[in-house]
Amino acid sequence: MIWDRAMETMDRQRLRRVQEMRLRWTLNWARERVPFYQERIDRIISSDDRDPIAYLKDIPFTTKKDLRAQYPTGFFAVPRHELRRIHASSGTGGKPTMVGYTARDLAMWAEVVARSLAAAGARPGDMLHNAYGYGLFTGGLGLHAGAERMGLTVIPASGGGTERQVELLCDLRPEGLACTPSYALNLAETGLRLGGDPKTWGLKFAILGAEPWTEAMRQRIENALNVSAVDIYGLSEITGPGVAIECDQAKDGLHVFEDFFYMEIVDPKTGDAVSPGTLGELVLTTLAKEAMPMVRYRTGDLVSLLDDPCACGRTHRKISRVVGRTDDMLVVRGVNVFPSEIERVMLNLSTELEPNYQLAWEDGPMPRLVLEVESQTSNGLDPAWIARRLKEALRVSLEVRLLPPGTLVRAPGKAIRVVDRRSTERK
Ligand code: DLL
Repeated sequence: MIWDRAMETMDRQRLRRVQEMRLRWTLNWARERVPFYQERIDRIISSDDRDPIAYLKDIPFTTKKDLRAQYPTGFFAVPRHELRRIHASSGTGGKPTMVGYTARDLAMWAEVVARSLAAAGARPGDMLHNAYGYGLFTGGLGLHAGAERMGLTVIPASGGGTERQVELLCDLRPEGLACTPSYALNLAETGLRLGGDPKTWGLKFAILGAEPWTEAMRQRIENALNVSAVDIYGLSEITGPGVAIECDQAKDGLHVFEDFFYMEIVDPKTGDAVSPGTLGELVLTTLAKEAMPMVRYRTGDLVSLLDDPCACGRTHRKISRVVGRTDDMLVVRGVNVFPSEIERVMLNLSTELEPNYQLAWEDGPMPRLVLEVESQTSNGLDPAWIARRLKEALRVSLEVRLLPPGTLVRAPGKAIRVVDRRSTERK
């Protein structure tokens, strides 16, 4: 089902005109109301009749550091009484980033989440178990509002209390599940441990995101829960979940809602645009945000542009899954690797290996990265063999440690994939 057929299947020339109009509005709005943007945009805009898409690339990027410097509300473009909601990013280290929404911003956000739910396979009248955290995190309330807009019944389960959640899933038999991919596995695992069969819960669709995950992980989740799972992407600074979504027809890349978000993909080092198919950093400009317009925001997320038409009929272009964040890249003895790449190779090696894993920096004569992964049968698999295969595929030298199922801590929200156990002087 396509929620807003007129917008989502719009001919690309018309879509560009919509973007042009909305970008012009955003740039004027931002320069008039946000001191940070005033000079940056004034320097570029000389008259209103130039094509704003053409000169956008001359405006400097906005970074997380800029947002931190303006903490808490320096980027807000409306007076306090016009705000209807505040959320905060789940950023690691330092202060979080505060983000604000007007009533219109909340309506736009609900709209993109409704579109996302439709793309995931939801239908009005379905029931959605929403296990994204409610609170300052945008996942819970974001999915909630979009689901209500679509006419779904929402179970606001939030994060944690996993046994209780399993009970709710068994008793209410919702069609849909919304949570992080790692939490979907946790639910399945807990269901089995409690003696049930998660395949019979009656789930039809799952809308999973907020952390990197792989195709191999999708297979595991779809099998464990007998469900169709799609990837949802978003970030607080731009709105929250619903910036991009995979469609259940193709399950091959995420459509960015380009009538609300203008995307660029750039080389993280030079800032220049990269060509389709090349991995680069996603840069987003909001096209209809009132409370906190963002111009050329560097997301830190690495994706590539998939420029082919999609079987679902949507004309909005697609990005690949997020491989990782520029700041989450691991450098192991000079080799760069993302946790999601290790996940992809590792899960394809053996079904004995569970998608529960962690990468730990440990003390040693050289920087040592240990892959700890749960395995069904610890005597069957040879950790050295796994390490060799990872080295062949990714050139990365890791030590592998197999753990019994259930050993690693399960996070209620975003999984923590990398930990540092080195003594402080070695960090
Ligand atoms: O995680 C919003 C969200 C909620 C998205 C629920 C999807 C579902 P933040 O807490 O601000 O917002 O974190 C944003 O999470 O820059 C990415 O690095 C990462 N991220 C979000 N979605 C995905 C995804 C929410 N589908 C940061 N795949 C982003 C990989 C993702 N990473």
